[in-house]
Amino acid sequence: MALSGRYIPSPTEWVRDQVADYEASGGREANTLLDTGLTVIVMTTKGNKTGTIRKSPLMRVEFEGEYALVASKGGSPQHPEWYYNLLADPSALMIQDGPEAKDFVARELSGDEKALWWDRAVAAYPPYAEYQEATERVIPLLLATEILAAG
Ligand code: F42
Repeated sequence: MALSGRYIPSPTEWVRDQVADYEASGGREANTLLDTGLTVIVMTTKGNKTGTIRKSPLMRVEFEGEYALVASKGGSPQHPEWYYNLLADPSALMIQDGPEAKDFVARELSGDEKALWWDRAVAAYPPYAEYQEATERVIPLLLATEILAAG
């Protein structure tokens, strides 16, 4: 279900600017992390406390149409707040990877499945490995699978 409601931009200026520029250009601009040349996606979740719409760019880790959502937050000791939004409502999720946002559902991975996707994530964005080294926190990895409209 397409998420709708009051959008509250990130309090982090470079993040909210990246979302605005990405969406305004249909993903043709602001689609990499700063000057790394590594591609980002824009994830939309629903605030689990406020019910508002939240948008968070993430590194693009995609395989056969599924995406890893890596709750790294730069290796900070705390999980990103969007992680709690997805725990509360895994299907209140949209991912924009190009011109349009699509509906996805997320589930947190563990064990071998997480290890496989963690390797894919580090291959796409090597700093993830450094972030995990930098914190006692086990960085969660969620897998987003597209919800296809009933035929
Ligand atoms: N963050 C990652 O974790 N992984 C990435 O791969 C990643 C890549 C990336 C690339 C480009 C870019 O511009 C940013 C990138 N980020 C990446 C940063 C990411 O977009 C987020 O900014 C970051 O992960 C932090 O997420 P956050 O949800 O903790 O953001 C905070 C700053 C925030 O927006 N806080 C809001 C506020 O007003 O303080 C509230 C957000 C929220 O969802 N509130 C919920 C609500 O109900 O409204 C309650 C949440 C709760 O705590 O229960």
